[in-house]
Amino acid sequence: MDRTIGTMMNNTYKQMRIIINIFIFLLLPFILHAEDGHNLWLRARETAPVEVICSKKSPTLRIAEQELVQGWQGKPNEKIELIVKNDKSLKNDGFRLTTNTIQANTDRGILYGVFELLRRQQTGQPIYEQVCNPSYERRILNHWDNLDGTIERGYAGRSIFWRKGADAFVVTETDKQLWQEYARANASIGINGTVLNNVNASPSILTADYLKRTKAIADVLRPYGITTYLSINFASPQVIGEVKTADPLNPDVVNWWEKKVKEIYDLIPDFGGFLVKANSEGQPGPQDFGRSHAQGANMLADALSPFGGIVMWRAFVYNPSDEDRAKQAYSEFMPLDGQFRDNVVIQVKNGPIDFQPREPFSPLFGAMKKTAVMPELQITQEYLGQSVHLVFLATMWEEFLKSDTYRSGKGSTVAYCTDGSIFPQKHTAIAGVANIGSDVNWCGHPFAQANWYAFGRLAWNNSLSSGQIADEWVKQTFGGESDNAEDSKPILFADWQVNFLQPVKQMMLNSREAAVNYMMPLGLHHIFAANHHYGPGPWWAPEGVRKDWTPPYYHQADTNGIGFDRTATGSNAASQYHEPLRSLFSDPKTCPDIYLLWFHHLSWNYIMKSGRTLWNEMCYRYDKGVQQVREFQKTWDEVKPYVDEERFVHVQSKLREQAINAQVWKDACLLYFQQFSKLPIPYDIERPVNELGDMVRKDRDRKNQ
Ligand code: GCW
Repeated sequence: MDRTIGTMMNNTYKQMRIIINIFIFLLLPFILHAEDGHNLWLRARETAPVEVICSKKSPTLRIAEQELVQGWQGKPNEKIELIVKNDKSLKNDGFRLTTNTIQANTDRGILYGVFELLRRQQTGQPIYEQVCNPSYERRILNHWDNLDGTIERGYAGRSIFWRKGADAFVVTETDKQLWQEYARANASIGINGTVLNNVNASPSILTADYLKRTKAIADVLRPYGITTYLSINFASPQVIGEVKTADPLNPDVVNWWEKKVKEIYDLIPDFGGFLVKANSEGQPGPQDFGRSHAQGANMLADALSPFGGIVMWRAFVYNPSDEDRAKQAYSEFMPLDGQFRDNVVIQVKNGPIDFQPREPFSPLFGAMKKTAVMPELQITQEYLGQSVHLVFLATMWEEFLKSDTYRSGKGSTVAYCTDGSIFPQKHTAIAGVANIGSDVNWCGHPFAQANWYAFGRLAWNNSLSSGQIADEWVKQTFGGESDNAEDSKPILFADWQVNFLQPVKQMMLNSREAAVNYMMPLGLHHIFAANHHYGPGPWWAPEGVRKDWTPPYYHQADTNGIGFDRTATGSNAASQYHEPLRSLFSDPKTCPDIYLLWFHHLSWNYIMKSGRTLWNEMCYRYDKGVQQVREFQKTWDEVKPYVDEERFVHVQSKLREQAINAQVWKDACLLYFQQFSKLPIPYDIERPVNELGDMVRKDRDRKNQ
């Protein structure tokens, strides 16, 4: 649903404004300066003077005013009025934009309106009277940052919040500066909350020193509208308290949490609440005491409720049992629907397994009708080439959010099932696992910044298209200024648009499908080497390792064929979906190719919709993925005149590594699976250039280092 409504301006005037805005954008000079990427999509620009009028004062409004003054690219000396006033058509932090006013119910809303106005100026989008409401009440980053400063699945340096050593609890001016820059970047895209520590939570986070540091961080983030949350360890009362148990029904435990929550709110009066990973991958939880997830979550929810806090309780649970891992979260949580307090939100990963390059949506979306459910996306590219591969994730998230669950009839998309459009839930939220670290450009790969940006934009408006997001991001990140050292002739916008914006955008939009092709086409999943989740390892299955942590569990390749049978003849995970999906997924003839081997075990000679055999189709897809990356390299080399040297070289070298890796993925998977198919790789595609034995050996040696 597009949440922007209302136009009241007269059409001719509106058109004039559009033309003026686009014209201003076209006139911007392009001067290429070396850039290290630290300024993200908020790079300094040529600006014009503007007069800002605001009758109310607050730290947030002061920031809003400053941003306008520092970033104004509209008509010089224009007057802009910021108005905080109650308006029923505005939801949460929504705002009403006109050419000369920004109106909102909250100071945060004003700040978001300012950033929207500036974004439109920078990207040449029209400004006219409009109401913009956020899709989700809470738009939250999850940092998997450990208290020693390392980051689980982090690929861009160390934590910006935590460090070990003598100065672990010293808050320096440099810390504050970085936290402020982080807060500003988030505010500019509408993110309004952050969980500062890993879901694999150390109980120490709730000790006095860490809470004091949390307060210092929260104080810096607050004026930017960012609410602070913490991940907690369910066994905390036992580990850091004097309590003998962590049983959620034990009065001492309840008392301990109530006191702890009060202590936190004394320090941070607007604290957001807790994120909890319980009884999952070895973490403690209520089941250790024979209690359910609902009993555990509700105990914490009751402690937080007097202060307005919430519990985000993760549904990422699976045991080393015989039940298909893809089914377990649903089996465990569905019977609890209706048992959770209204300040509990169940946080569900987009897919039923684990952030794979492609998964169907988790069947819990839309199924839990009496419980608030929030999507968890992964911005950090754990399974998508980490900080080496250029993979723009907005297309994946768009595919997910627009997936129809059919739970309340046709059109019950995941987006509508979670944003309050279909089910009345007290709180709506969405989370993204951050890809941010201490690297100067925050995210490692210059294009990984686009995924942070895309998460924020989609959390604000879950109906935005990935094309629009890519367009905005490229314009703000690479457009505007250029000073090509070799040739200082100004670059015309029209020229830049055709020769830079369009090809780079297209590369971004194709990049996720390319990664799926060279890693795991046709519904294959989780065939990574060992625990690093980077390169291929379809062979990896050492003795003693949990079966559901090894690739053969997922690909099930044998001489008869390949794929995981999740139909009624197999695990029947397909039955967890609502009709018509259940039937559609269960029949290989109607199952979309993209999910074919997710739901079916099929013979190597199975005839695909393309008319090719399954084996041949797989070969073509792997090969296509490699070719796509080779195309990205050409695209990037060709846009050289339009990018500063520093970022050009950085991306060029990452793409070279990605191309080498894509080739390894193709060779490893095809040569490994060929041992079962015993069929030739079609003769019209490029031959493998790596030996299977070498790849297996390298993988093993690297692990043993
Ligand atoms: O995919 C797995 C990751 C773990 C992560 C876990 C989770 C934080 O490999 O590193 O732990 O998911 O989401 O809890």
